[in-house]
Amino acid sequence: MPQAKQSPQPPSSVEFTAATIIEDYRVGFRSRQASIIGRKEVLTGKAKFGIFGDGKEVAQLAMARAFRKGDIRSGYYRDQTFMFATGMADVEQFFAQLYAHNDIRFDPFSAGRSMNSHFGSRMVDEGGAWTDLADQYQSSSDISPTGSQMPRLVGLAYASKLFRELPELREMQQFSRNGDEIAWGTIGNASCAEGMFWEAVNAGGVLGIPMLISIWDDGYGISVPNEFQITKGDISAVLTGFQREAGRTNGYDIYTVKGWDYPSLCETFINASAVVRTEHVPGIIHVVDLTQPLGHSTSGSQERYKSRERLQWEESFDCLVRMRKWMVDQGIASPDALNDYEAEDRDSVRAAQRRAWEAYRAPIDAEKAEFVALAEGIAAESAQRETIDTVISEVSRSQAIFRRDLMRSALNVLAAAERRTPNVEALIKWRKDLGEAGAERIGSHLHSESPQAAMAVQEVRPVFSESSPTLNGFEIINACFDAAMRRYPTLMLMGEDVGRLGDVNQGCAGLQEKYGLHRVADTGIRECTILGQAIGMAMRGLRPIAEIQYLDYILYALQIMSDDLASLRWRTAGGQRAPVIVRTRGHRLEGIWHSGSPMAGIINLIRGIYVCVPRNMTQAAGFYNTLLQSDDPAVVIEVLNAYRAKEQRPDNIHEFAVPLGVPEILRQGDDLTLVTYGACCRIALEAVELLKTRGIEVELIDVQTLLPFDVNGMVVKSLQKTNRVLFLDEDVPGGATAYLMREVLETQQGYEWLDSPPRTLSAKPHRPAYGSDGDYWSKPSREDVFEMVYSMMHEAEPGRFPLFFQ
Ligand SMILES: Cc1ncc(C[n+]2csc(CCOP(=O)(O)OP(=O)(O)O)c2C)c(N)n1
Ligand SMILES: [Mg+2]
Repeated sequence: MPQAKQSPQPPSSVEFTAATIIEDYRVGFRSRQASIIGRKEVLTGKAKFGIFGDGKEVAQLAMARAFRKGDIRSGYYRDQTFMFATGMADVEQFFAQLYAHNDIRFDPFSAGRSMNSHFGSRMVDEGGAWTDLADQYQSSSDISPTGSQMPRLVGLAYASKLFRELPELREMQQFSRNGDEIAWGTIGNASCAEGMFWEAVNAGGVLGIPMLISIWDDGYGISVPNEFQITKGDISAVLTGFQREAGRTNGYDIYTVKGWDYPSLCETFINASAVVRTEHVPGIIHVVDLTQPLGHSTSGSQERYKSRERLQWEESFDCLVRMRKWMVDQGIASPDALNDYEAEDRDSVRAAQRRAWEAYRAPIDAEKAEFVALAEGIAAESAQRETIDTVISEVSRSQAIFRRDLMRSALNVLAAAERRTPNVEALIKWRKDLGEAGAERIGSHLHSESPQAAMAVQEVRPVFSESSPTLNGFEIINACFDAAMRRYPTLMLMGEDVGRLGDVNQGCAGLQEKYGLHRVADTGIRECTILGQAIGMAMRGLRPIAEIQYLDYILYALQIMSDDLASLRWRTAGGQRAPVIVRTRGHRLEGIWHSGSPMAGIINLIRGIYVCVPRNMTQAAGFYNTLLQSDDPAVVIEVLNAYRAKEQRPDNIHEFAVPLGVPEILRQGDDLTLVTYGACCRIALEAVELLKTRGIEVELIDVQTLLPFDVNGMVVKSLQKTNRVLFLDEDVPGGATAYLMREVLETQQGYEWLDSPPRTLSAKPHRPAYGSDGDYWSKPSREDVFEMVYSMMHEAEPGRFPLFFQ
């Protein structure tokens, strides 16, 4: 029996008959067959890697019984049985993903981009519109880093709370029915040793959200047993502090149940989910005694680390074996009948696997035939016939052919062909088309391709009049947020000190009083799950602006930004999105952990997310207005010391919109192009003034966004005039300035216009030291910029620009 510490009444709508139980068993059995065959497919070289849900089938059948339309899963790679049982996946799709079939019609989870058992449902249609989220079973898209499904889970569940409690969201029937939806987490026992598991569990308890976590406990994390993973070797034992005391505290209902005990599992999942759904009290179901008949994955064998006794125990406690026995004992099905079903199901899985393989092969085989025909034409007219024939016969013989092999062979043939005949031209074109199609097949959807793409948002210029007031920077941002909160009922501001205090720099001051505790919300100090919470909310149609208090602390959230948010749209080939706006502030305060500028780390890790680096609060406001119209995720890094600087507030603060990827020329000049962004704009401006006094006219360009970078090539146009360039920022040497240099010299072909070596000026390689002098000798200063620009001019014209300061 499950040891439910709370015992709610089961809903009467869940029906159990002999037929439904047999059908459950058959789903589990087919899932096991899929694992067994899948493993063979990998071991025979038809697929590259396999990880399967064998040994966890029965618990997932029970979970599926309690899962409702509108609910959403955030799980990991063991959940194929659950996916089959809910109909979110079928066996053919499962194999399509195993083979990496790059087509959403076959692998709807990831278009072959993720390894197998990384599931996800299509929540956004091909035109970029939301599907009917409240009326379908859903799975958020799985990722491999252990525990990384947990931060997102918090937000998926939190969205239900907002839908239930905020009258302004009532209309959103496509997304929620009164917040009745549960977010279902699944996680392996060993992954519970990850920090983000604890952060997410704590956040879920604090928030009081409908989140139900199932822990699949098979005693191991690959080879490492529970005693090395978890204190006391028992996750539910150490979770007891999270147990709620009914009527007295918040917290969780925690259940433990054996993974081979079908009736207890069904009872537990049904009862537990009823409380979570109706009362929004989170729950944890610790499913113990699970096994892993085929081992962890296709790499490695468990015989190397599991004792013979353990392996024997696993055999006899195999959940499907136990369920089968129970069915026979209860008279639900006879062994003969079950034998017949099993034979039928074995065949059906095999047939599905073959169909998936054929479907995967068909277009590639057609391309292979095209290639062979083209190559034969070239061979017939070439003196290198033998070499080309060898290439052809290699391709023809190969069984598990990939497009990669065709690309490789095509170049080999072209390398052997000595003349550019019509046949050779045809192969060149064929190879180019295959290359481009491959790039699209693998690379599409990094950013939004929908009509709401950030890059499609129309610029609206700021309007200033005589009555435009001059305000503190923070008041500008505050006015922007106030207008946006009024305009978008889905907009939620959240983060540390955002609510009551109105953020540490007052950008949100007064907004909680106006819009309520939920729409302007304080969170715990938990950057990773602030980000995850925002991802889950945004996946369910809400618009969070998630605040990370200081840029330096984005490192806590960076892994989730990188692994989950940045890759979400791409890894689902457009099937899911989370238009989160991450708001943070940085570059300039005090000391190591409040004035860092780790921009290269950020921009290199979060491709797929736009990065805006406004130099002042007006530009920041313009970016928020742009991003709120779009379905792309982005980070906006405000400049810390600009909150108290005076700026004129545009009259159209509620709607003026700054386009992404369009730099602004802050000063015109003919001598040298100085490229910078954010806080360095002010330093650069001061240096430019001093340089003017020595007769040097600098063209100062604020790039405004690092991702995307200068889409119209404004910098290279400036270079055509000045022929000299300096890149300036506060990152480490070779950090984001190296990125800027590569964009200008390589992407924009700026090297052609250079008369002087291109230079970078950045902070020191150490972290910024505390105090004014610490800062001065850590970060680039006005004097540094002056000296570097002046020296570059001196190198070009020593007579005109003598080194008066050296
Ligand atoms: C962050 C991270 N570290 C390490 C791994 C490699 N890895 C993959 S699965 C796994 C074990 C997970 O064990 P558990 O959570 O118990 O899940 P199980 O596979 O046993 O179901 C490890 C260490 C990973 N994927 N991600
Ligand atoms: Mg495990």
